[in-house]
Amino acid sequence: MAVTAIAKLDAERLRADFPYLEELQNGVPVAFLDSAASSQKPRQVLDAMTDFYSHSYANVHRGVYRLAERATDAYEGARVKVAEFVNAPSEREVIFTRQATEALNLVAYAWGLDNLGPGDLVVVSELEHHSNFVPWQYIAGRTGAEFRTIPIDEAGELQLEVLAGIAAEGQVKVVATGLVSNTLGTVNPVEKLTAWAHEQGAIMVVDAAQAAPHRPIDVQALGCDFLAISAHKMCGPSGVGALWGRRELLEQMSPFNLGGHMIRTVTAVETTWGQLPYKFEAGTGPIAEAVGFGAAIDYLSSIGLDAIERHEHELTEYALTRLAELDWIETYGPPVARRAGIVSFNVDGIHPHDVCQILDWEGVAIRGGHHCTQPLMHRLGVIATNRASFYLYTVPEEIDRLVAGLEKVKKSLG
Ligand code: C6P
Repeated sequence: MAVTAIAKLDAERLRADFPYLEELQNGVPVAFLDSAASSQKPRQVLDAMTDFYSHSYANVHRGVYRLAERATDAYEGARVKVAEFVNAPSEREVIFTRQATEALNLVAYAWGLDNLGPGDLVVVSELEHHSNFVPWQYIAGRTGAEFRTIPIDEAGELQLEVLAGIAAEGQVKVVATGLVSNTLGTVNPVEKLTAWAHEQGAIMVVDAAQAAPHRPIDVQALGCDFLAISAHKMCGPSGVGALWGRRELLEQMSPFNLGGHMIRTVTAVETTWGQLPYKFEAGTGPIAEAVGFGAAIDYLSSIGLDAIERHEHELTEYALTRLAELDWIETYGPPVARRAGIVSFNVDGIHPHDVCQILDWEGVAIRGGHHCTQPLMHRLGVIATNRASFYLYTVPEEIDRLVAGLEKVKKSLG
């Protein structure tokens, strides 16, 4: 069998695409290690949006004049790019949303309210971001279904041996997990969970907000039923994300938001819904943002998701090695082989907000807090962690600056 070598990514060269990375703070560029919260934006995306706003902007799907047709083509072209990016069978299964959070709420409301009831189980994981936890907890409560979590082990990996016990408690109807944990970087075994969900007759909902920027996504290979992503973590603009859903399910579902654009006919007696994907896209969509999303996908694809994943893997390995040299630091999460470019840690006796504040003075930007994963914080027995996260433009010297900054933290507050 032919072995295809994964091209190595040249982060130093790519950094030149990102205007922010050229800016100086106290004479040096900021070591931006918070890409899991949101990524920086390359010129290619910024230029595509400026060009669209300058020359092709109008509302979409409404006007019959040329400008509106150009805008509509650009918007729908972006949908095709998203569909190809996740290997969707059809672009009609791609719904533009405001972000992953809205995509997950769409499924929880539009599928959950009509399909869940007493005796049913909704299963999420203990690792979940609140965006894939709270909507399901809420809709389970509204419908009388039970809500269960898959626990994690000491390394932060899902304990799949509990699944049989969960299945014995009721009819599992929904399994919703992230592909990559935003706090620990754990890569979850989504194919296995999907197989189990389908054996139970449940739908599988995948939160890929933290995976799609960093590794290839293939909804057909995953076998899932819904998958949510956010452009702003993928070098794209904020304000747009996407939900991919299996066509049969989307066809059966009621709309989520109601109003303009999502209808077929409206009378005082009755309203009927438009075809997919418009049934789920009420009101004026994120037009220029979608165009920027498409440009971000072109940008990531030109680099190669395999190369991005490999680059981040090397950085993560390096970061874990460097942090292991500091015996006053506790790191969380699985071995590097099963984690993405995210490292959560705590400094002995020093609150993450203080750590982050001092690191900021040193020109190192990381996130400190609960990372919208309070159930996970509870499981780890901490109120917060520090989190460094990497992307295609991260270089090892930035990790060295993080370590040097942490030594200063320890000296001044330890
Ligand atoms: N995580 C972080 O710093 P939105 O806000 O909808 O684009 O993304 C929500 C979301 C959903 N799932 C996962 C796994 C996520 O990581 C996020 C966003 C950011 O970790 C902001 S809290």
